[in-house]
Amino acid sequence: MSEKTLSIIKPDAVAKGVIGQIIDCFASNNLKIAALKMIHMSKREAQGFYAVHSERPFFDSLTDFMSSGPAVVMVLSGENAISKNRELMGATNPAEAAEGTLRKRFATDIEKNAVHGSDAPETAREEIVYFFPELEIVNF
Ligand code: IDP
Ligand code: MG
Repeated sequence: MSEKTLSIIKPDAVAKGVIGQIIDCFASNNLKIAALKMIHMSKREAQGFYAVHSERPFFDSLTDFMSSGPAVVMVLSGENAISKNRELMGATNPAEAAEGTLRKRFATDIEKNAVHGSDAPETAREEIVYFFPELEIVNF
Protein backbone atom coordinates (compact mmCIF):
# COMPACT_ATOMS: atom_id res chain seq x y z
CA MET A 1 0.00 0.00 0.00
CA SER A 2 1.37 3.41 -0.91
CA GLU A 3 1.84 5.59 2.16
CA LYS A 4 3.27 8.94 3.08
CA THR A 5 5.57 9.58 6.03
CA LEU A 6 7.37 12.56 7.50
CA SER A 7 11.16 12.51 7.40
CA ILE A 8 13.49 15.08 8.95
CA ILE A 9 17.20 15.41 8.33
CA LYS A 10 18.06 16.78 11.76
CA PRO A 11 20.45 19.72 12.39
CA ASP A 12 23.41 17.46 13.21
CA ALA A 13 23.23 15.71 9.84
CA VAL A 14 22.72 18.99 7.96
CA ALA A 15 25.81 20.39 9.72
CA LYS A 16 27.80 17.29 8.71
CA GLY A 17 26.98 17.91 5.06
CA VAL A 18 25.23 14.59 4.47
CA ILE A 19 21.85 15.78 3.13
CA GLY A 20 22.72 14.34 -0.29
CA GLN A 21 23.76 10.94 1.03
CA ILE A 22 20.57 10.63 3.07
CA ILE A 23 18.32 11.61 0.15
CA ASP A 24 20.25 9.18 -2.04
CA CYS A 25 19.41 6.37 0.39
CA PHE A 26 15.68 7.16 0.12
CA ALA A 27 15.87 7.36 -3.68
CA SER A 28 17.65 4.02 -4.01
CA ASN A 29 15.02 2.39 -1.78
CA ASN A 30 12.01 3.51 -3.83
CA LEU A 31 10.92 6.30 -1.52
CA LYS A 32 9.91 9.35 -3.54
CA ILE A 33 10.05 12.91 -2.27
CA ALA A 34 6.52 14.32 -2.26
CA ALA A 35 7.54 17.53 -0.43
CA LEU A 36 10.81 19.03 0.76
CA LYS A 37 12.02 22.20 2.43
CA MET A 38 14.82 23.52 4.58
CA ILE A 39 13.67 25.18 7.81
CA HIS A 40 15.25 26.47 11.00
CA MET A 41 12.73 25.63 13.74
CA SER A 42 12.20 27.95 16.66
CA LYS A 43 12.33 26.41 20.13
CA ARG A 44 8.53 26.70 20.26
CA GLU A 45 8.11 24.92 16.90
CA ALA A 46 10.40 22.12 18.07
CA GLN A 47 8.40 21.83 21.31
CA GLY A 48 5.19 21.61 19.28
CA PHE A 49 6.59 18.93 17.01
CA TYR A 50 7.86 16.79 19.92
CA ALA A 51 4.91 17.57 22.26
CA VAL A 52 4.35 13.82 22.77
CA HIS A 53 7.73 13.73 24.58
CA SER A 54 7.12 16.83 26.75
CA GLU A 55 7.28 14.86 30.02
CA ARG A 56 10.52 13.08 29.14
CA PRO A 57 13.75 14.16 30.88
CA PHE A 58 15.45 14.84 27.54
CA PHE A 59 12.68 17.14 26.19
CA ASP A 60 14.43 20.45 26.86
CA SER A 61 17.75 19.29 25.44
CA LEU A 62 16.06 17.64 22.44
CA THR A 63 14.11 20.78 21.52
CA ASP A 64 17.27 22.93 21.97
CA PHE A 65 19.02 20.60 19.53
CA MET A 66 16.15 20.57 17.02
CA SER A 67 16.10 24.38 17.01
CA SER A 68 19.90 24.74 16.93
CA GLY A 69 20.25 24.97 13.14
CA PRO A 70 18.61 24.24 9.82
CA ALA A 71 16.86 20.93 9.19
CA VAL A 72 15.36 19.40 6.06
CA VAL A 73 11.75 18.30 6.36
CA MET A 74 10.33 15.96 3.73
CA VAL A 75 7.29 13.93 2.90
CA LEU A 76 8.36 10.52 1.59
CA SER A 77 5.93 8.50 -0.48
CA GLY A 78 5.97 4.84 -1.49
CA GLU A 79 5.04 1.25 -0.64
CA ASN A 80 5.05 0.87 3.15
CA ALA A 81 6.87 4.20 3.40
CA ILE A 82 6.44 4.43 7.18
CA SER A 83 8.07 1.12 8.10
CA LYS A 84 10.55 1.25 5.23
CA ASN A 85 11.82 4.64 6.41
CA ARG A 86 12.08 3.36 10.00
CA GLU A 87 14.14 0.40 8.75
CA LEU A 88 16.46 2.62 6.75
CA MET A 89 16.90 4.89 9.79
CA GLY A 90 17.84 2.16 12.27
CA ALA A 91 17.42 2.17 16.05
CA THR A 92 17.01 5.44 17.99
CA ASN A 93 20.34 4.84 19.72
CA PRO A 94 23.03 4.65 17.01
CA ALA A 95 25.03 2.29 19.23
CA GLU A 96 22.19 -0.21 18.69
CA ALA A 97 21.50 0.64 15.04
CA ALA A 98 22.16 -2.02 12.41
CA GLU A 99 25.14 -1.72 10.08
CA GLY A 100 24.39 0.42 7.03
CA THR A 101 21.41 2.25 8.54
CA LEU A 102 21.29 6.04 8.40
CA ARG A 103 21.71 6.41 12.15
CA LYS A 104 24.63 3.99 12.22
CA ARG A 105 26.26 5.93 9.39
CA PHE A 106 25.52 9.50 10.43
CA ALA A 107 24.26 9.87 14.03
CA THR A 108 26.37 11.41 16.77
CA ASP A 109 24.52 9.99 19.79
CA ILE A 110 21.04 8.96 20.99
CA GLU A 111 19.81 12.57 20.86
CA LYS A 112 21.67 13.89 17.82
CA ASN A 113 20.64 10.94 15.72
CA ALA A 114 20.57 12.40 12.20
CA VAL A 115 17.03 11.58 11.09
CA HIS A 116 13.40 11.47 12.17
CA GLY A 117 10.67 9.24 10.75
CA SER A 118 7.00 8.93 11.67
CA ASP A 119 6.17 5.70 13.52
CA ALA A 120 2.54 5.00 12.48
CA PRO A 121 -0.14 6.17 10.00
CA GLU A 122 -1.86 8.51 12.47
CA THR A 123 1.37 10.19 13.62
CA ALA A 124 2.52 10.44 9.98
CA ARG A 125 -0.66 12.39 9.11
CA GLU A 126 -0.27 14.68 12.12
CA GLU A 127 3.43 15.30 11.51
CA ILE A 128 2.96 16.00 7.78
CA VAL A 129 0.27 18.64 8.40
CA TYR A 130 2.47 20.20 11.12
CA PHE A 131 4.93 21.26 8.40
CA PHE A 132 3.17 21.11 5.04
CA PRO A 133 -0.07 22.57 3.72
CA GLU A 134 -1.83 20.35 1.16
CA LEU A 135 -0.65 22.57 -1.73
CA GLU A 136 3.02 21.82 -0.99
CA ILE A 137 2.63 18.03 -1.30
CA VAL A 138 2.69 16.38 -4.73
CA ASN A 139 0.85 13.19 -5.60
CA PHE A 140 2.55 10.73 -7.89
P1 IDP B 1 12.59 7.78 17.33
O1 IDP B 1 13.12 9.08 16.77
O2 IDP B 1 13.48 6.61 16.98
O3 IDP B 1 11.14 7.54 16.99
P2 IDP B 1 11.69 8.49 20.02
O4 IDP B 1 11.67 7.57 21.20
O5 IDP B 1 10.39 8.87 19.39
O6 IDP B 1 12.70 7.88 18.94
O7 IDP B 1 12.44 9.82 20.51
C1 IDP B 1 12.38 11.00 19.73
C2 IDP B 1 13.77 11.60 19.70
O8 IDP B 1 14.14 11.99 21.01
C3 IDP B 1 14.89 10.66 19.26
O9 IDP B 1 15.00 10.52 17.86
C4 IDP B 1 16.10 11.33 19.86
O10 IDP B 1 16.52 12.46 19.09
C5 IDP B 1 15.55 11.82 21.18
N1 IDP B 1 15.74 10.82 22.27
C6 IDP B 1 15.09 9.65 22.45
N2 IDP B 1 15.52 9.01 23.56
C7 IDP B 1 16.48 9.80 24.10
C8 IDP B 1 17.32 9.70 25.27
O11 IDP B 1 17.27 8.74 26.03
N3 IDP B 1 18.20 10.74 25.48
C9 IDP B 1 18.28 11.82 24.66
N4 IDP B 1 17.51 11.97 23.56
C10 IDP B 1 16.62 10.97 23.27
MG1 MG C 1 9.46 8.63 17.56
